[in-house]
Amino acid sequence: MRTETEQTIYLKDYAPTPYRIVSVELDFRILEENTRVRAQLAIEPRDTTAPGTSLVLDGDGLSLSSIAIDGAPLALASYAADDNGLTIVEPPFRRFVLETEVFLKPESNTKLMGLYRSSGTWCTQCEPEGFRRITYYLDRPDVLAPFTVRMTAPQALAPVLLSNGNPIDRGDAGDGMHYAVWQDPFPKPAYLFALVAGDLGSITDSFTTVSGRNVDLAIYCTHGKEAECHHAMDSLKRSMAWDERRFGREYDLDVFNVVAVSDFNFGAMENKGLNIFNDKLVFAQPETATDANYHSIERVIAHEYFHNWTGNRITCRDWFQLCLKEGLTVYRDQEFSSDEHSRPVQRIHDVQNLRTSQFPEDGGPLAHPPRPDHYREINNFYTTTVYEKGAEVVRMLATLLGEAGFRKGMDLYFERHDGEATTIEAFIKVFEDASGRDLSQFITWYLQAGTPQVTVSDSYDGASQTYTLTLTQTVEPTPGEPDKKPLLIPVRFGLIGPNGSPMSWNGVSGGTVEGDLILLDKPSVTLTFSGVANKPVPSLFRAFSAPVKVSSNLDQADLLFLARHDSDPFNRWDALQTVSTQLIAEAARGRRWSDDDAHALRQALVDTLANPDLDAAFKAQAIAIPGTGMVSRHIGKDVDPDAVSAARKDLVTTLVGPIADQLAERYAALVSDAPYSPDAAQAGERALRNGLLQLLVSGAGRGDLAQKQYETAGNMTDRYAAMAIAAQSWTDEAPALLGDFRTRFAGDPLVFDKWLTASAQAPDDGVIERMRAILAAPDFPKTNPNRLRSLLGSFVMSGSTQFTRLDGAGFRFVTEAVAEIDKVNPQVASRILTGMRILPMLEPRRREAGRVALETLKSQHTLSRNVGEILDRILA
Ligand code: 0A1
Ligand code: ZN
Repeated sequence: MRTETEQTIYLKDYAPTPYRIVSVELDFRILEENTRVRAQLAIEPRDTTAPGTSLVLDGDGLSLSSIAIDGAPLALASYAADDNGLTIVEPPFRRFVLETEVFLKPESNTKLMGLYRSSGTWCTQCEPEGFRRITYYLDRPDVLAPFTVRMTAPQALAPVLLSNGNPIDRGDAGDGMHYAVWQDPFPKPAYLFALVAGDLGSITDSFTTVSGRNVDLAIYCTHGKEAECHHAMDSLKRSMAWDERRFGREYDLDVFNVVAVSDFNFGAMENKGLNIFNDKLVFAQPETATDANYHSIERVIAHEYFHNWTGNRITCRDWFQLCLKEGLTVYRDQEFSSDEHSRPVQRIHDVQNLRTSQFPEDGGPLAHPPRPDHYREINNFYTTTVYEKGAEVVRMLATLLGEAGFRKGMDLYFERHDGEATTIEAFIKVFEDASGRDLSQFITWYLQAGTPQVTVSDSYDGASQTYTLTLTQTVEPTPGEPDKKPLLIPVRFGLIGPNGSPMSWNGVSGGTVEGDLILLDKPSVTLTFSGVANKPVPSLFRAFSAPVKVSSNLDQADLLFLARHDSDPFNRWDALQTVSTQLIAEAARGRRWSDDDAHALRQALVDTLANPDLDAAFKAQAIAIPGTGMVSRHIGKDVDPDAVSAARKDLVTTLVGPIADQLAERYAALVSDAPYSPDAAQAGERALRNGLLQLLVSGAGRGDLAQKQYETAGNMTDRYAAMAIAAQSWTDEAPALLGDFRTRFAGDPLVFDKWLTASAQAPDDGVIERMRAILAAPDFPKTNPNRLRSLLGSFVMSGSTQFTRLDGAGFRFVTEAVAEIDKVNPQVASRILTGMRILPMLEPRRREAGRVALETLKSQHTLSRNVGEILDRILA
């Protein structure tokens, strides 16, 4: 069957609109049955526009009930409206006001784009192309206008009426109705528009900006949830202060509102002055939220707040430039988290996320550059490449320019582009102008897909005391990009001497070295260091200075030496990960480790655990054995996930067996009866304790410990960890723990999500049948994105060996579910389908089973553009 449309949009076709929208007045009349939207758009032609040029406005599924220009109704012949928009054939060749009226049915909007209802609350989502589902408009990010919004609604159903900007009026409208008027003085693109009308509770606070202005803060939520919003409020105030300190950015309106809703396609949205959040990223209390939840809430509150400058005050010219706002804002939220907590632990966390989600995207059929140059469905480009790789590219810029140089460039960016919709080229230019540096090679990071592979070899000549280091870069072809250009790769490094201390050198030749930074700017660079007293071990890509894969001639002994001695905590962690990954990968290919290798790794883990200079959060990361998915990707092709999973289990058992008692003692010693706090110290201890539990359950059969922890846990972090660990190892106790968890928290949808996630990760052969039953249950909320993602998203993304089953049952289950979900919510469906990108790296029989499932999906259903595009790219 056909997909909706296969039209491709190209960056090269960008052209400004022939008409500008000068100002916008919206009038919403919200009733149970429908919502009437009247728009008054002041519009004028640009200087370059020829008289007679049609005005083409976007619209999606709207039906026009009246239309007028400057108060006079339009004759039928002078406009045409269809499902995709409204064309005014010969608009006046001067400024005029276009008035339209449409009626919406938010109740039946299951796509959750435009105006919809979530648990009774009217709310909106307009990025990227949702505004056209509310009114006819030039719905693209380079059309900026000030908005005034009037809304009238039943007082009883919607006592709270919110929109962007500052509130300027409110009052009674008779007949049980009331109204509010909001005005946003900052010109903005329509994707930043928002409206909320509902019966909501709230908590309030205030923030005094650096120049002494008062900002009223509020977080709105379902009644009864107010007490769970304080962590979000605290995070907001810290974000506001941090942006002033670190980037000199002050908030610009009198109010800042956050609203938590239960049905949301993404994490949250940075609408000007009115951020709308998925409620899972607002609500937190120790009994129902984990440390990871607390951390995500803080990060996403910060992320959306930071968008006020990087995204809202300066926005994107077109959607190809999405990473202009997203990569930069993720970089800013990562820096915020680093400054607020532990920098190395945050860095490891972010890199782990990059490696488990972005590297597979960049190395598979869905690879695209951070700044793509074509798309069919823009919603499919809210990807980890745009967000997380985009952040890495900004981080490299900061590494190359240094903290002060980077800040100078950012200051110039805000000064030069405030109020504009701009491009990646303009972003790079500010750093060139501020630093005087040529960044023409650097910009390739934005334009080219694929993870570079850097190969390292070294040699030492004792007689001449010279050390030679060769770094070579290659990038494998990605879809549509057969030839790759060499990138400018910053390699932060150090040399470590035999006693574990840093080594110096007298001189270096053969390439550019700036302090502790090697600039790898050619396909290959060979550096010769002179005056090196002993053979060093190189520590490269410190703090993960570039998003690359590294293969080196360092052996296990060198890596474990780094794990003990490197002054860079990231590389200490990374060395341990590399050793485990290599051992598992080799064993999966039939070459099991030697006793000596296992012993040396075990000893390094034991010593790391015992090291008093390392904190608990770091130790938790250091003792974690890479997952099946991670090792499978390291192998890269013809992967048999069952073999990888078996090898991994074997390694964990081998490592843990001889030290199980010692680990159990440490585990027991970490119990604390201090009242729960999400702070870094406590969260770190819990992470370490749960890391030990993971080793003991999967490596020493200690399911009993998981059961006991589950039963005695005083907070959700420990209770969830115990259940999830038991489920992942499918211990004897696991089914009972899952059962208890489900009933204990019945009625709490966000905790139900945790149960769905843990259930989907069970490795036993019954898991698919159980998931089918969960989905088929009459009370399963089939339209809620969080529920669907918790079950199916976890199944496809967590490296489950049931998803990649040899008989294809996992693939069929997913493609059948995607076909159903696509009818309700194409964005959620296509995101789940991206899990199938794994196919090309699997061994032939699994690959074929997956292909058949995809072909069946394609031939038996009419698919949305969202799902159609992902499917075609995976099958290509
Ligand atoms: N700009 C938001 C992301 C976002 C994108 C699409 C959405 O709905 C389809 C919602 C939010 C952010 O970066 O947080
Ligand atoms: Zn964002």
